[in-house]
Amino acid sequence: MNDDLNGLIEQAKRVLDGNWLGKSTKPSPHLYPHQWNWDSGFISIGYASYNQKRAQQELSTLFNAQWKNGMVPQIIFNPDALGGYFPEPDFWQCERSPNYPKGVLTSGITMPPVHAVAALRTFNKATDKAAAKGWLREIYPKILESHEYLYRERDPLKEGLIYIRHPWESGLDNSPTWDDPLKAMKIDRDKLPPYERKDLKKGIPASQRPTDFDYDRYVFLVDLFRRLKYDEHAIYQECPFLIQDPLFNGILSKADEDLVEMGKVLGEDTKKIEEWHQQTNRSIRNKMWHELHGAFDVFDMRANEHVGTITASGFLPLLCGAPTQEEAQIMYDFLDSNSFCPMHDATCFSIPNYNLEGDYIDTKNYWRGPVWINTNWLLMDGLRRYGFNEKADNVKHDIVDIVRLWGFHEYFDPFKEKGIGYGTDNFSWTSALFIDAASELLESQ
Ligand code: 2M8
Repeated sequence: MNDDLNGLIEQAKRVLDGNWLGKSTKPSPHLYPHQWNWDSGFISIGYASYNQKRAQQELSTLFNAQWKNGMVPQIIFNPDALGGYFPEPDFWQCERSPNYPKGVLTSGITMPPVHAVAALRTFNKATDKAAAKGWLREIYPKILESHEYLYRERDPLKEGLIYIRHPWESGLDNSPTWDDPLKAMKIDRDKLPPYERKDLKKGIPASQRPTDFDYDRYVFLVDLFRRLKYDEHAIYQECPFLIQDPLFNGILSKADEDLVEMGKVLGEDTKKIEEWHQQTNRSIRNKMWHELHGAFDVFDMRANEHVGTITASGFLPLLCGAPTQEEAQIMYDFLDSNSFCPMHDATCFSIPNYNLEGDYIDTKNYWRGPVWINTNWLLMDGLRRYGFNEKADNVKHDIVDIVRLWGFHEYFDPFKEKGIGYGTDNFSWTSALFIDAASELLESQ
């Protein structure tokens, strides 16, 4: 078993080497040929256990593309790989914004802010603490600025809850949660700018990717942003998709906590960040708790109501300590039920991204049911925070086992009998977080 795991860790490192672009790592060889925001966070967590320099560089390269208003873009385009993805810089036209940074090519939206979590982990794993502290001093103010941007520009009601303005900002592009908000958008197909999907030309079945209906709305939103020159105030007035998401806010609040830790190492005043964390947790608890479902739910700011479609994202606030112990227990009972694959059930892997008994379950379609390693890695920490250690260990073992059995895929079928991973192969965050989980398992033996 140990030889097996050591061999697989070496294989995972080779996947990351293959996706290494010189200063950062692309998510996969063909489907995603550029640098992605939260992918880089997860990738640096993997590097942190064996290559401190790369872990630092991954995050530093990302933050070199930070916008002047503090936003960390969703994609930093690789100029040598243009032409293989949609949408690319010619479509985003971010130079229309006065906040667009010089010398880099980026998209005009952001993603869940995992970077403080990744940076603290990188620092904590460093053996040469003095050198790592030098890097921490450089990255800390940049991450702080990115949180300032979110609280300043994306929290109009000053609740400590950030809205996202595009499904791509959630990281969970075609989650069933977005179905209703996307259907409610009134768009005129004839007025959409012409576009060509590239994701369907990479050998992945269309049934495992978002639909054309989804893409039309993704494109409508990008077109709106560029017409409004990426002005956040104008976007807030006009954007039909404005969502407060428990995954995004749960990650932000956990990242606040980790930023405080980093600040303390550096002797900085962290009072403001502590207040953000407290307020975000309070508001997640007060505004996002869904009594009926027993989990946190997305709040649609346009419809002014909960969306009511619970996915595994609804459990993410375990990570930042938002729920009370009582709420956490209610969530746990739901999470460890047939809906999300209970422990000791030999037929499935935990934790599918969407309720296995839900109306829209599709276990091979992207964010509509498969198991994803990144969200599970975060949920593992959330479970541990509330003392659900056996379940956390079970999630860790499943992360390792699913990769051991089916390889370094992007996402996986939750049912063991299917025996299959989906999407692209040689996927970076699967490899990186496998390295992290498998190394911890080996150390604990
Ligand atoms: C997927 O999203 C991109 C757009 O950002 C796409 O479908 O083209 C998502 O899984 C997202 O979470 C991930 O960061 C990205 C790259 O791995 O791919």
